Amino acid sequence: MKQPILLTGFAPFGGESINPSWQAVQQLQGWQPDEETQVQTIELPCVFAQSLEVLQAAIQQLNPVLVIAVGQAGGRTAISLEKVAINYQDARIADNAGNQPLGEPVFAGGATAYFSTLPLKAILQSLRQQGIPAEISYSAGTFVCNHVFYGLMHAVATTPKVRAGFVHIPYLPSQAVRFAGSASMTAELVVAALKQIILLSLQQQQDVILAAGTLD
Ligand code: PCA
Repeated sequence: MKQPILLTGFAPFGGESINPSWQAVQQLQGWQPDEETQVQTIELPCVFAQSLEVLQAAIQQLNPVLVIAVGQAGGRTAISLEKVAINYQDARIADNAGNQPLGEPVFAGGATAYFSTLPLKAILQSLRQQGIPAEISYSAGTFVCNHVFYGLMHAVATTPKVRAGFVHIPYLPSQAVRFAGSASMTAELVVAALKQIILLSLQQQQDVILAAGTLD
């Protein structure tokens, strides 16, 4: 039995008919980055609470060594390697079930924030070397993606061997054509990026030292 890597994408939301995260993630079902591990993919509903219930059930069932959740961030120009999950949700739009929490904690009494445990700087360096636009992001927003990211990091906080993190990706070109000047990335490039993110998360124990901060 290979050790599972859990890779999740999201259902479409906000009136879109596709979500690029699931379009890319599902292409990696069964992929074996090395001899010992194999990717298992699931699609999460874009619904507060329910998204985390589905994720937590998959973690319990699979007992993965690595968990990477992926979501759409329309308008972003690069693969966004999320650093911080916050214990706060404030939904600008309703989720797919009509929920719209306004200024509530993800978990009452939980830690204020969690950091990704993926080697983000090493990943950033490697993606750029491969010609894939990438950045480290210091906010995953306050919608369902941050909710899932926070719940994921909370779930694995007591099992330090399990690495976990969140990646936001731009629109697909087919979505971005509606907005003049909006950035996009092909599913092919996103899949190549996700493979690299998985490989480095398995191999790179220590992150590299590199300037990757922002001024604003
Ligand atoms: N993006 C949303 C939720 C689902 C998704 O793909 C977000 O950034 O919160």
